[in-house]
Formats: sequence, C-alpha cells, structure tokens
Amino acid sequence: MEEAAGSPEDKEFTGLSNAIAINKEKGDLSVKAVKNMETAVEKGNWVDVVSAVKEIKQEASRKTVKIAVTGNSRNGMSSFINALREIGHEEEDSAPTGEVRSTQKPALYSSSKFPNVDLWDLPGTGVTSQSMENYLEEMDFNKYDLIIIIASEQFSSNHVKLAKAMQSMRRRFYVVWTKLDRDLSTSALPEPQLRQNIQKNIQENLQKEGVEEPPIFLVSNFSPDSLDFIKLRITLTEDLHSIRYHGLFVTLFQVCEEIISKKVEFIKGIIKENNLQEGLGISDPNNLVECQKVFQENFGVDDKSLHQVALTMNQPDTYFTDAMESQVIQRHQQDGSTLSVPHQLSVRVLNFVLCYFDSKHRQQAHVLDEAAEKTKKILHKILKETLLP
Ligand SMILES: Nc1nc2c(ncn2[C@@H]2O[C@H](COP(=O)(O)OP(=O)(O)O)[C@@H](O)[C@H]2O)c(=O)[nH]1
Ligand SMILES: [Mg+2]
Repeated sequence: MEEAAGSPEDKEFTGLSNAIAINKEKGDLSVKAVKNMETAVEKGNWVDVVSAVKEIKQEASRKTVKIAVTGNSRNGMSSFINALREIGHEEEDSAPTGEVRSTQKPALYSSSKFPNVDLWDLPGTGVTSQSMENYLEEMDFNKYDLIIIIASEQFSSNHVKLAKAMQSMRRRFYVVWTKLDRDLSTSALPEPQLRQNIQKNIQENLQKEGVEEPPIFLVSNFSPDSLDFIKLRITLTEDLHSIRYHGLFVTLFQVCEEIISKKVEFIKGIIKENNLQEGLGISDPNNLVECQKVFQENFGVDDKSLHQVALTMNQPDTYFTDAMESQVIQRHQQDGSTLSVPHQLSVRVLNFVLCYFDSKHRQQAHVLDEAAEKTKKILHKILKETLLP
C-alpha cells in the first residue's frame, strides 16, 4: 500500500536528510519502499535491498517526465509535436498548426508512444512576452526535464539565447531543425551538403556563445519516419530512461552509503572499547581473519550471502566475487607479525602496550574499512544492475 503524501510516515521520513531529496524530487516514491531499502541495508540483507529497489524503480517508471517544445513561432513547434506523436495535423486531439494559428498558452499533449510523458507545446518566443528575459521567466523552464528547441529557416539569436539559458539552468535540451523538405526544395545543394551546412551553422552559432553542442536533428515534420526522426526517438527513449533512473541511482546510492558509513562508525566505537567479543561475537579479536569474516557477515558481503543475491538477480555465482582480498591480512601474514596479547604487562612496557593496542585497533579498523569498501562496491553493482541495466 502506498502512503499518501503528508502521512505520519512521511514526517518520519523527512528526518533523513538525503531521503528528503528523494521525497521532494521524486514526489511519487512511496516512503515505505525507501524505508524497506534502508532497513535492508542496515541489516546487510541484499536480497531485500534488491526487491525494495525494484519496487522503487516501478514507482519511478510511473513518474511523469515533462518535455517542453519551444522556439520562434511558425518554426513548426506544434507540427513537430504532432509528428512525434505520429498523428496527422487534422486528427482530433492534434496540436493546432498553421500560419495564423499560433499557440498562445502552453498546451499539454501525451502520446501512447511515450507513456507517462507530458509534451508541452509552448507559445513561441515573442507571442506573449516582450523580451527573451520575460519569456524565460514566464515559461519557467526549470519545471521541465527536457527542452526541445525548434528552429527552421534560420538559427536566430533567440535560439542561441534559449540554448544558452538551458545550459545555465543545467537543463537537458535538443535542437530540432524542421522544414528540411522546404530547404531541400529551394536549395541547389545536394542533401548531404545541405545537411552539413545547416548543422555547421547551428554548431557555430552555439559555439560563439559558449554553448556545448546538444543533440541536433534535422527533420521534416511531414516525414515522421525519416532517419533523423528515428534517431530522435531513440535518443529521447534513452534520455527518458536516464531522466527517470539516473538521478534516482545517485540518490539511492548516497542514502545507502550513509547508512554503511554510520555502521562503520558504530563498529569503530566497539573496536576502540576493545569490545569486539561481546559487541560482535568475535571469539578471538586478535585473529584478523575472523574479524574480516564477522565484519563481512555483518555487512552481508560474505560469499554465502553474495551467492544468494546473485541468485535472486539471475546472475552467476561469481557475479560479486571480484571484490578485493584483504590487504591488511595479506601484509600481516607476509610480515609474520603476531597480535597475540603479551602475557605480562608492566609499567616498563606501558608504551609498548599502548602502541600495541593502537596498532591492533588500527588493523581491525582497516579490515573493517575494507569490508565497508567491498559493501559499497556491491551496493553500486546492485543499484546499477537493477536501475540502469
Ligand atoms: N514544409 C514544411 N512546413 C512545415 C513543417 N513544419 C511546420 N510547417 C508549416 O509551418 C507552419 C507553422 O507550423 P506550426 O507547427 O503551426 O508552427 P508553430 O507556430 O511553431 O507551432 C504551418 O503552416 C505548418 O504546416 C515542415 O517540416 N515542413
Ligand atoms: Mg504552435
């Protein structure tokens, strides 16, 4: 069952600094699924982490991605929306197009080709706003995940300003040059040459203003099956995936990483108190191999647990076993040094004893850090495989 926004669980959830970001950004993520994931990471139960992340992914897939289509009016923005939706200009529910019927206020369209995507047909620059600054403010581009800048006939200073604004707002954007059919019919140049010239002109105009090159597509809105339209659809599909899951991947990784780090600090406290026997049930804390084994079990990254996760993820047994060997243990074994407790302690050897404990604790802490590093690598692999396969 999903919690409604503002439920008591919601309030509890906002206590976690990173999780707030998830809740605010991904407003439709259920608190329960994120909490399940956090609990599973705390317990070192990766099988449950995988299933919680799958649930979170399911929810993210239903999140609406907002795309804005902008440009100078008459550039072919509304026609482009119809072409992208693969519907004719005369069909019911198509975006109105024409020389005189310019779009006056943002209009929303959707397409079964792109589920859970809002396509916003914006008024062109200059239709309602006095200046470009006003236009940018009025359109509030920050609320969109992706912006498609439409141009035709000439790549104007307005187009460059739009692109520059998108870059400074860190918005993902494309440039789509429409009416290529008209260019081809009026130009004496062969198609490849003409395409190259148009592309170069756009690139140079953007470069002059320090705008990094976005994906550029040259299309005719009357040929929605052309090669560039196919490329555009592929790029769009990939970007929709990235918009939905990449930010989520980063946020979930941070949330889980913080839990792992807190756990490390907690165990380091136990090490300092010389309490590994009672605190973690390690029978011989001087035995680094046993420490490593218990730490790994505690984080759920021992071989047995990892085989089990690999199995639930339909991966081979060896999927996670590229994790590193303990360097501390190797060094310790090479040195032949021992951590056995000196039998007789005296004031004369106090310094030695202090050094001994300091060194022992440092080695145990190092083995712990290695287990935590391995855990983070495995976390990364699990999240990547589940969210960004
Ligand atoms: N030849 C040609 N005409 C187009 C193309 N796209 C749009 N048009 C025409 O350009 C005019 C303006 O198009 P519209 O989509 O309404 O532009 P908007 O104001 O940017 O939404 C209309 O008459 C369209 O039929 C295209 O790819 N090729
Ligand atoms: Mg229009």
